[in-house]
Amino acid sequence: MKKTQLTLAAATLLVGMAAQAQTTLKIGYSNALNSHYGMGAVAFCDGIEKGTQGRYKCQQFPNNALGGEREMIEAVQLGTQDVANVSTGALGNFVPETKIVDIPFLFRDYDHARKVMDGPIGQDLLKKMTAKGIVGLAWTENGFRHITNSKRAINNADDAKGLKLRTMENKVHMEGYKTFGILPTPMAWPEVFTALQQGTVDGQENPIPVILSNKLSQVQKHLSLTNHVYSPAVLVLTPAIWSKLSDADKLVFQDAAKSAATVQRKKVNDDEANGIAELRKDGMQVVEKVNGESFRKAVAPAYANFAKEFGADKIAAIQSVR
Ligand code: EAX
Repeated sequence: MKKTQLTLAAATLLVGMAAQAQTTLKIGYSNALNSHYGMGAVAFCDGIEKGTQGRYKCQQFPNNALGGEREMIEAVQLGTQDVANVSTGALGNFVPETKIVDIPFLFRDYDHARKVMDGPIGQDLLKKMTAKGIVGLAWTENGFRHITNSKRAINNADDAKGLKLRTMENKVHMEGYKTFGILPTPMAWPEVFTALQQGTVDGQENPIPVILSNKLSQVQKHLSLTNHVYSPAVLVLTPAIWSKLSDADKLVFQDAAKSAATVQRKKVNDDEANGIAELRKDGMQVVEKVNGESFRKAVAPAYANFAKEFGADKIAAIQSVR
């Protein structure tokens, strides 16, 4: 074989090996690239690219490009999508145990929520996902949720009575919010902006970062800082990829997911610090001092059902984390 042929063969082999060694993961989420979800996703992808010397990279699919959160979780189970950064809204339909974290007024504040999710209780919930064909890498964050609507200011639970509010496809939310007297209308996120624009629903509830990132001020007049539930988010990976990773690469993926959580949580806090002024500037009327006690009192009777569903001891264990 002539020298040139050998060189050519060697070069082809090398290119082949390099090409084989590189895997591009599809990562999807429900908000913009510069939102808390997008920043978390980019931090995760930077982490795996660096940690695997470029053997794993990502292609970003922001703004529901790969579907709503339920569809993305299904796609991760099937392996047609590699990674998703999703709220727990639809997750409970796949991993029922996770619905406990969706109970209204369960978490006192961000410090409490993050301690629970990063501690034994939250880590145990991540492990519960494995049996359902979902690899939970780390809890990221959506944030504390607030009510927006086009009808009236909400100062207390009575003001919310009769409003037709879009909710996530989440039975715990729907049961809890019914005690506020609202008419819960479950709907996938990609349909919500149009539904608000057309008046199919009066309002919705989401954290400030979501309200900001999706420019809901264009279709919602009123924002009330109800803080009525903490909304975790989670980075989930398809088992099809996880099972092929070396132990070292598994650690890289987990560390990258943890750093994504740090970045995402900081963005949530930054959006909360600056977002209210921005939303006011965009024309929203904001009730900052909502009578939270009136909402807590309204939801209290539902806790008996939540205790039946999840165990009063499990609820108490979360409440007692300091
Ligand atoms: O970006 O469906 C929802 O309300 C979720 O909060 C979603 O993450 C919105």
